[in-house]
Amino acid sequence: MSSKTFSDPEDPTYTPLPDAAEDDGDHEACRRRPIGRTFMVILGCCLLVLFVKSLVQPIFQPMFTKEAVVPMPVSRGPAAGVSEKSTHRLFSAVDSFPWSNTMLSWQRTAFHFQPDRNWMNDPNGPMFYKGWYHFFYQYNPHAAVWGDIVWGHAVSKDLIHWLHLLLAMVPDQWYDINGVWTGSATILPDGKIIMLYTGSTNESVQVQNLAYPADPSDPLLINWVKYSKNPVLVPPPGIEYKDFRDPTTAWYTPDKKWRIVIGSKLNKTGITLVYDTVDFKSYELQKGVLHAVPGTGMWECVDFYPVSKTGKNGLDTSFDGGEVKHVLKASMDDDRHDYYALGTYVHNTTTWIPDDPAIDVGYGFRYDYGKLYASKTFYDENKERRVLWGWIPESDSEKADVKKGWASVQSIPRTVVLDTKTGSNLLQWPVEEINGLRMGRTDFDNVEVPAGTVLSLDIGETTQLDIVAEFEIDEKALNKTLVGGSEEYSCSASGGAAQQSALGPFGFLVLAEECLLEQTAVYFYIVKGNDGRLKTHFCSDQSRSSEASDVDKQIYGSTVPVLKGEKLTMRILVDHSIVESFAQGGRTCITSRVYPTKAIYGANRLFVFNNATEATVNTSIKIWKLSSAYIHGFSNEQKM
Ligand code: DQQ
Repeated sequence: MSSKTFSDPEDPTYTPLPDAAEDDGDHEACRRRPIGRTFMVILGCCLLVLFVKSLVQPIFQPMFTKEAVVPMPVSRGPAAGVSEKSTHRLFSAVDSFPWSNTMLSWQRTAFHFQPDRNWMNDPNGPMFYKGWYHFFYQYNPHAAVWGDIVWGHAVSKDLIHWLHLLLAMVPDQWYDINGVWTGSATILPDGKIIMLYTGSTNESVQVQNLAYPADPSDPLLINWVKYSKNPVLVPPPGIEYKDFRDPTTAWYTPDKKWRIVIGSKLNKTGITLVYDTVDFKSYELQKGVLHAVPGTGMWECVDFYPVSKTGKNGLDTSFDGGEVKHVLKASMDDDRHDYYALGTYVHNTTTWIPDDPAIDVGYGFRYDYGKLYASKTFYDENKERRVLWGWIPESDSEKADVKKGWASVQSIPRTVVLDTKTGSNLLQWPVEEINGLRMGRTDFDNVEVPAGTVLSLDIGETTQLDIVAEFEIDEKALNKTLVGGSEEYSCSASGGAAQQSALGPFGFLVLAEECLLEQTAVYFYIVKGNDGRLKTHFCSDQSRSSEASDVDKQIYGSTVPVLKGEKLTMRILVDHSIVESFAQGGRTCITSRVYPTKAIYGANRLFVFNNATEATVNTSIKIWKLSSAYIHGFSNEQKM
């Protein structure tokens, strides 16, 4: 373990943070670097290579310049009754960056779940069964765009290393011929597995279907059988045929029935339809909708589960009694974000009442303020915890996805608990098994980062990292700072990491090119309100993450509660093109997809920065390099 402090302005690693408006690609940081003999030798070599290349150009021309002709499959979401799933509409053809295969290959992640190739979206039916974690997912076996949706299937002993199995379900019946869409698993008390999923029929009607394992004694659950009398549910009167999808895990009611909810909408009001069943084959539609929020549009992938007000463990979906709150989550088709709220579930009236109607589902908390959608939780009886999976889409162009041959990853599975300190939000945290990937650790203890500085953390390549840090801000500056000013600050509407105030921003620059030409900033920004109280924002700024123009460069973030006596803490998982960040133990989470063109392979660095105008911050940082997870096809030798 080593401990290094870089605070000397004469140190070549000490650089000011460039202002977004000033960056001319040749800023102070790089001009200050000694231009010595090494540089002249490299320059000489480059010129020689160019000269030789110009001589042999006619011979190598085809190899150097031939662009693979990539057919562009058309995204079929809207026509099929789900909205657009990828970003090809966002970037015009003229924006197109000349992505090389080397650049695209770097983007593939090392410890996030993804199939070998092609398109993936929502997590489906996660569960723990006979010693294995099962993960199913929406998958297009034919292309790197949404369409032809089947259920992919993988198993794991630890939620990190995965074995890909055969496709679990494909569209082979009239009631799912247009897609085997999202669904959930319920494990009955006798161990029987019930899988309910949405099928898009031959006429694109959304119906609910029942499936179960062909051989329940097979711990890998390789073969699945669809119930002969499917569909078990069709859209009820008054519900549009394309607005009826994504059944939840069922919970057991005091009436000795199983209850599920299904997302829908009535005009612009998002709703949850409730059904009771005893056998999962016939269902009774309940009178009340569990909840409805005007103006939120179609609710996809609804999730509903209890969290304990007192304990640290997760709870089974059927848990009843004791000190619980119920979480209602909906994935909003209109803005493609996952919103949750905490509230009280009343079985008899089939209602759920939000604790605070001002932050109801769709208006308040999001699981993640970056890219994470269509999430689903399950109760892991193995470790008595609730685990959340979320689909992390791409934010580059569809053209690039087709060229690289894959699109989307899944989040690192996260445990979810109620934040018993605030009582008003959830805490999400990477499952503890991720720590098994940690290799050598480097500590930077009590590093002083003066206002307006960027310090290089000299750990070599930084493509696969787990960073855990705490920050303390100079008390004197806190007290001195005048109230008011930028009380209305919001990460997304701000100038990002280059926007200065007395108290921030400060945090990390990850996946940064050494001259900071590319960098993704993850940081805190503190504002003192008119009442003198501090409000802390947690943001991720992608505006400088890539020199390419055909990638999304939004600034993400939200506020994060910091309680009296708490230090500011953050954890960042960096895995090639994905950066997952957690503030204050997971009160606020942000997932970014970033696509650098220069800060790749050995050429990325990590910096800590403080762009405040007044406050010095003190930070202690632990950094682990993470090894890659084993995520491969299953072979017979591995069979249990
Ligand atoms: N994805 C599925 C639907 C769901 C949507 C189709 C959410 O069942 O509503 O792939 O991304």
